[in-house]
Amino acid sequence: MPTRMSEFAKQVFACFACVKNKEIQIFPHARVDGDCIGSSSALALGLRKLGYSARVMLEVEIPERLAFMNVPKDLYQIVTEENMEEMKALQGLAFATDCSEGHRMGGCEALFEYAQMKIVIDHHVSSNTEKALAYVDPTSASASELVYAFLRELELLSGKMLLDEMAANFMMVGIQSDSGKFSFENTSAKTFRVAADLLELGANVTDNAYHLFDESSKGKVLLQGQALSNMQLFDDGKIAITKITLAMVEETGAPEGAADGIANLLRDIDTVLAAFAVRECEDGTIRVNCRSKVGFDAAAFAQEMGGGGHHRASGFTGRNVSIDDFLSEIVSKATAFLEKQ
Ligand SMILES: [Mn+2]
Repeated sequence: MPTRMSEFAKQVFACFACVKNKEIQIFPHARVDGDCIGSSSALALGLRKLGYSARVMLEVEIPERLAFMNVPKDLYQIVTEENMEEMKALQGLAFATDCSEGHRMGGCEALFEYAQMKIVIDHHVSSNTEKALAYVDPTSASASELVYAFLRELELLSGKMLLDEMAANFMMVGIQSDSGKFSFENTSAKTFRVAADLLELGANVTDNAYHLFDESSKGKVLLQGQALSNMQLFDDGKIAITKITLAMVEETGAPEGAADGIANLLRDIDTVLAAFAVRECEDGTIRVNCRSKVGFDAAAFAQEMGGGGHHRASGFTGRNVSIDDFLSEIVSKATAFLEKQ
């Protein structure tokens, strides 16, 4: 695996020969966020400027909460069982951005796995990249920063301008999302340098911040209120946990994704090291968002629970278990985990 971006870009540039008259397909992870949509869409725009046809492959439409990004319709393709064979026939090269493995891609997994040549640009600690040409940097705050550096290297190699205002804003959305408005520990001097360049290219930090972090709705605020008042603290207040049931979502009329910020609200309590928002899903699974402070490695804990993510933000899923049983299991495992730290 190349450790320098310039070397990685050179190797990828050589791979473009195999695209021929087919298309480059770019795969973000399922349950999309600002960084995976931002990095994959900016990469698609850059590769188009390089002369290739490139599209982002998604399992479902871009969710309403990211509609403000205004990703052009022709930049992505919804992959279905019906068009899977057609998409396979079009595929010349596959990129994974903000993830590294097919099983993170939901309904697009089979299409990604079909690729002869896989390229990975990712910043997750849990990346597995044995079968791909990969650039993985877990110290990078976002995949968008890596795509930015990659596109800049491709500009040097091709002699073409690949970044424009739209691509710059997509990557800025990714950076703002994953760095928590430039406030998470992962925010580095490089994050600010990239952001400064994207700002000069026309990215809109203020609008992005409102839509990503502040915009709310009546249903969302009501759901947060219920989740916060049901919160429980354990281990001298070091662990905070709450549940979000389907009944609560229905009662409050909360929209899709309304539960997303709840783990952060719990994490902000001064005594808390690890916070968990435990959410019942329509498909019968239990999704858990974990947010932490120094002293609790959220990535390592999520891996213990069969999930993954970052040191301060991670997730995992419970299957064939009731929400209350899973909640108790998380509390006892997190308590034991804290003892080992
Ligand atoms: Mn990311």
